[in-house]
Amino acid sequence: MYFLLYLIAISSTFATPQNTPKQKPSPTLKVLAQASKHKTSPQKVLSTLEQTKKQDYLTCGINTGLAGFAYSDQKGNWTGFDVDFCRASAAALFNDPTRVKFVPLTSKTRFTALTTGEIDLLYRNSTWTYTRDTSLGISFAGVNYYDGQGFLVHNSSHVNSVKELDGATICVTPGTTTELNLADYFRKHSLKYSPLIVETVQQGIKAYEAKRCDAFTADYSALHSIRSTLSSADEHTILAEIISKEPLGPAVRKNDDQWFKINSWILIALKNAEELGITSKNIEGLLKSNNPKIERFIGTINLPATTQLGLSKHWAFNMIKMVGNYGEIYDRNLGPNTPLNIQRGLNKLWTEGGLIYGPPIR
Ligand SMILES: N[C@@H](CCC(=O)N[C@@H](CS)C(=O)NCC(=O)O)C(=O)O
Repeated sequence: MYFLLYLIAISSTFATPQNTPKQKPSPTLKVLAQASKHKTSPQKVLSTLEQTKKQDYLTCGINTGLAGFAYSDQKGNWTGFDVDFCRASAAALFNDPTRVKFVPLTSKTRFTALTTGEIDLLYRNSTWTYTRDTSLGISFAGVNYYDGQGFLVHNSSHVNSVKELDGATICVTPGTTTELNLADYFRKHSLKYSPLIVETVQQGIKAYEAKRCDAFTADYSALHSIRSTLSSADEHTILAEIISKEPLGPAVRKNDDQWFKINSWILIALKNAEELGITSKNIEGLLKSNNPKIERFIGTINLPATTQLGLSKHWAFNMIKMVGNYGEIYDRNLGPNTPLNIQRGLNKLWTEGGLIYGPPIR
């Protein structure tokens, strides 16, 4: 039975970056293996930090393919907004943004991959909800993108608002918040629709392009990504209405407070760096800064909390130097010079009218 589980665990798909060791067994399997070796005293299960330090890399769950968020070229090099947050965690932990193994996951498999130990961290356009946060054995560690659900339609349909989709066939991916929001919205407004369930974005694009569905509903950001990959993007419109709140963020296994806090503060630090004007380009020069907020951030003033958390003194410095701050990550993947060109909107700093606000590092 355990052997069967082990076979299932090692047979899942992996993108394998260079020099990255083989997949590790899940925490449960590790305990079983250790217990059978030393029958009298099963060894202590390693914490996620201990385990990742031991193997010298972390595993990060990402989307199977969503331009701008997680996208792989033919050589298996991943790029994207979520991908860069995984790299930031690797830079903070190992002083090396490449010490991360990316695991592409569908909407249906993402949370189980976390609870079974296949991944250590999930950055996969996942909405933080009450049910997910309290009953799946996972905890959300913050928000890296404030999103909402929208609709993509063919211009030729002359549909200008969601209410005009009464009776339409709508493409939607399963295991998502999108499915329930769609049902709720149409019920609330006494409208009818037929869902066309598409397992992946790629299948959805095919169905939508072949007009097997009248509209594609997904997170607003995902719709920009989808539209950017259509053969004639100009012939499609993302409707202005947003029907839900989709705070997307990282998740970790529950009951590992240290790992939770590490990843929560990594995300906070990326946001605070932008607020403090600390970038990958100027951070070296800021080693001489006499601004205490910057000195605490980059580690020239030591904070005992850093050692307690199990991080090195210069974790935030290394991370910003190697990956950039929140705004740099946003611009590189979603900003005006990218094919997606998504307005920052809610994802602007709070000082500029958005919701990006990090508790102080002090
Ligand atoms: N944020 C929503 C939606 C996430 C989601 O999976 N969206 C679809 C958008 S179409 C997706 O990314 N599918 C990717 C795939 O092809 O696996 C959630 O957490 O449930």
